[in-house]
Amino acid sequence: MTQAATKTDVATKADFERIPFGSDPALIGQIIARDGGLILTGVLGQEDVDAINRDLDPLINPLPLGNWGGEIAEGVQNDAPAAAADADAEAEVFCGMRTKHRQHLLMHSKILREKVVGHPIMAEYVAQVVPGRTGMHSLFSSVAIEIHPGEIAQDIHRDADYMFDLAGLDKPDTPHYVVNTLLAMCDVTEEMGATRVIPGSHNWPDYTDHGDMSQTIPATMKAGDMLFYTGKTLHAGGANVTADKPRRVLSTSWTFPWAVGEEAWPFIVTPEEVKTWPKLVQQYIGFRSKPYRDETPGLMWRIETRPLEEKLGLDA
Ligand SMILES: O=C(O)CCC(=O)C(=O)O
Ligand SMILES: [Fe+2]
Repeated sequence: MTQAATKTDVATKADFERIPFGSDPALIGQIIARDGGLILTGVLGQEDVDAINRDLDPLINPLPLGNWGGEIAEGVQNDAPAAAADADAEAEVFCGMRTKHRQHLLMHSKILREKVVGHPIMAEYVAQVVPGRTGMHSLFSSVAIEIHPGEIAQDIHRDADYMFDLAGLDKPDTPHYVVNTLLAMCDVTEEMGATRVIPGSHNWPDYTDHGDMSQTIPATMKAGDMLFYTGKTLHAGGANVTADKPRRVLSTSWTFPWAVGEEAWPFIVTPEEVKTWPKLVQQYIGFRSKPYRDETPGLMWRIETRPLEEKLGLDA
């Protein structure tokens, strides 16, 4: 870990490092240690982006605006206790009233599974940030986030905030619990709601300080580029001030190998369905046993002491 950054350092940073996808994982690790985030360019070409969008359009287009935030907003109106209502109102801004979320994305795109999430170098990049052996991390979430015109900016937050908070570890000198990736499914401009990031904020000495918007820079991207950042870096979804340009990104995040993710995969896809998926992806979503140390098959996450992959009839 580099020395704690100061706000003066970050205020002068004009843009992210932009590094081609496939670059040396150690370089990615160095940049993350310094800046907390970077942009991987050319993760997918336009043809693959178009193909994913064709798969996702029928799933995302019919969703109502604020399909997550709206549900929370109903709770806010109905909930009497003030503290709960405050927390719900915060969640409402977080999820957005003009934003669409579609979860369980891995199910819906072979390209996303094979060329992005299941790509071996992605496993190495993840392992540069979150402790754990390469390829053994757990998927935390895989969700499309489409910010529509008129959406306001999110509150500045750290993705790992609540996990740190729950564990009493919302402090600078803790491991990186989460790494997140936002893959652009269109050219993303500042006006469309590019993610606002405070580079270097993962190293701030005071974690109660969430900075302010003037310290952020927008993660503008070409379609197929990816914002890659640690869960300790302050950021926020941006406001979409365009008249007619939705901003679609695909968020895939990973956490510790033994931690439980946000999406309960084994209850929505069957072993039969995932049989042809990359082993890496099977591992991320809980269809393979996990190791304590280096043993294979892993000793954790078993059934009746047998490795899960054996029980489920998946290749060893
Ligand atoms: O949509 C974005 O740009 C960022 C979303 C985000 O930070 C989140 O939902 O945690
Ligand atoms: Fe976030």
